[in-house]
Amino acid sequence: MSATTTRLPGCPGWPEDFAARYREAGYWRGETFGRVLRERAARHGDRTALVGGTERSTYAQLDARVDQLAAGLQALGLQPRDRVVVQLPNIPAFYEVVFALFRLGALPVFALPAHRDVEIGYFCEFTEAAAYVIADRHGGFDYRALASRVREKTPSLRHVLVVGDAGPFTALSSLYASAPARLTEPSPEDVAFFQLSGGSTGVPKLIPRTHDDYIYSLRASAEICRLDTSSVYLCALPAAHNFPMSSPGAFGTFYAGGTVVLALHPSPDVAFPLIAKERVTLTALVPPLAMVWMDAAKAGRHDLSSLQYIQVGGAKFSAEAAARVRSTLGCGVQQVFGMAEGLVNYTRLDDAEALVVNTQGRPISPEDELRIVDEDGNDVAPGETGQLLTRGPYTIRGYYKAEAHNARAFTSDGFYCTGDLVRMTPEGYLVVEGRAKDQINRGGDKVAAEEVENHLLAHPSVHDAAVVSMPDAFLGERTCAFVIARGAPPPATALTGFLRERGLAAFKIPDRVEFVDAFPKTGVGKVSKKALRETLSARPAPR
Ligand code: AMP
Ligand code: DBH
Repeated sequence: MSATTTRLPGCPGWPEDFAARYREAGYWRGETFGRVLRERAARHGDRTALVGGTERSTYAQLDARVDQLAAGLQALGLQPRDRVVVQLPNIPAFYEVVFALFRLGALPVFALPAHRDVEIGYFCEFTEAAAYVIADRHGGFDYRALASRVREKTPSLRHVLVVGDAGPFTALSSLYASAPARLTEPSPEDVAFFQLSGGSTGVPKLIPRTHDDYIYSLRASAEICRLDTSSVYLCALPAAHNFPMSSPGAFGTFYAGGTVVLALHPSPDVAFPLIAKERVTLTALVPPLAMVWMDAAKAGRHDLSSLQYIQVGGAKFSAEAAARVRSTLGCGVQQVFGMAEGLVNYTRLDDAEALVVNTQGRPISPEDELRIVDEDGNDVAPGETGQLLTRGPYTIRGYYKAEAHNARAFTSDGFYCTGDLVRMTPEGYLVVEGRAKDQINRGGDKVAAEEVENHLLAHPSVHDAAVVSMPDAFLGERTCAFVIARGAPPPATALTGFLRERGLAAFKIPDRVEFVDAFPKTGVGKVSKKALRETLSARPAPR
């Protein structure tokens, strides 16, 4: 078995000695997603796998639907390794589509429902996607119109598959074929799909994850989170996001034979009745949502007593908020510090309160190698803060087709430079102290400053732009664009409208725009984002 010979071009893999070690240690077990589902259907056929809207399916039913869809997709001409951009809300079809693609060996690219022309156009073009899967409408947005625009610009895109009213495209429901497909199984060491990075560069980066590495991370996560067949996981965050997908998320729940319940929206008015009705035991939230849930629970209108604990991650959860979870929601809390590139840290369910409240947890695996380094790349003294570097059995060795960027984002010996500033407690737990990357974490939604700056620079009235974070009581951070205008400054809304018009996802549109004559500079003459952030506290926010 060679991990390198069969790899998709443009996807750096693990060196053979590391791969051998991960297999020997029993981390990479040669499982594939398609077979995992088959095996669960054999073992837990009558158990409920998936609940979404009015649909409920058992493992046997889900497995059969996935087979039918795989056959239909194959009949359509989809081939192993074809890239397929999947942009679906939290509906059962999401898992049917991705497991069908897994069985075919075609590779989902996990877009978020919030993505628009800029992001979807890029994913389709960059991956030379053969197909794009959408829902007709969701959250007041017509994805078919987006698909029409993207298809015009992307010659590789042969199929647009639609859940619901397909309009000019192909209805997904028409593809559940009765004749079985003749499938050649993908190899466990093959790339299974692409996750997205929040990134810090001009364009989003694609993260190739293999069956072996991803299944290890979610199997180990399911163990840490004590999932079993009685677990009921509520997927309230977007299903495509790495956290609710694999930490342990929906995939970890399927692995354990539990039930995944889908919430179309994460707000308490949607989620709380589902928790009461389905007796949900566990869910994953970003910090702003956890705050909203804690407030809403005070009304006491819904029975949340089935909840054993909630997981909070994606952005830093304050100790004060973490300490209030039990008194408000009546359940425990687990902090999760993870990344789609790999490494995930959890506080453990039997940890002392002080660790659970004050830290972001410790790694999944004994083979997760962590270094905390200063600006020169030297290890800091124990307990000191520095940038976190990591390498391990489920952390990628490089982004897809990004050689130049990989040379900066990974050390020569394969450590991923997370851009997170952390310190390690004497117990070996991480505390996230800040960020060294040029990114804004808007309540868990990551915004790469450079990407937004590039779009601003395309406006004729913009001479230069610098996007920075500003503190926010609800989201933790919001974005502020400092702009040097060419001539008279346009109204701020002209710029934000321009970005929206270009089709940038709404969470990347600057929350505030400030015009300045010049940018403060650092000693070496770079724009000082630190100084820009500091000027914000002196400027009253415009209303
Ligand atoms: P991504 O690489 O886009 O998947 O985003 C992962 C990043 O989210 C991490 O590198 C951190 O910057 C941030 N993050 C995730 N979880 C936490 C957490 N619990 N506390 C602080 N930051 C977090
Ligand atoms: O923010 C993240 O990307 C994240 C957070 C928690 C993640 O990818 C994960 C857990 O797996």
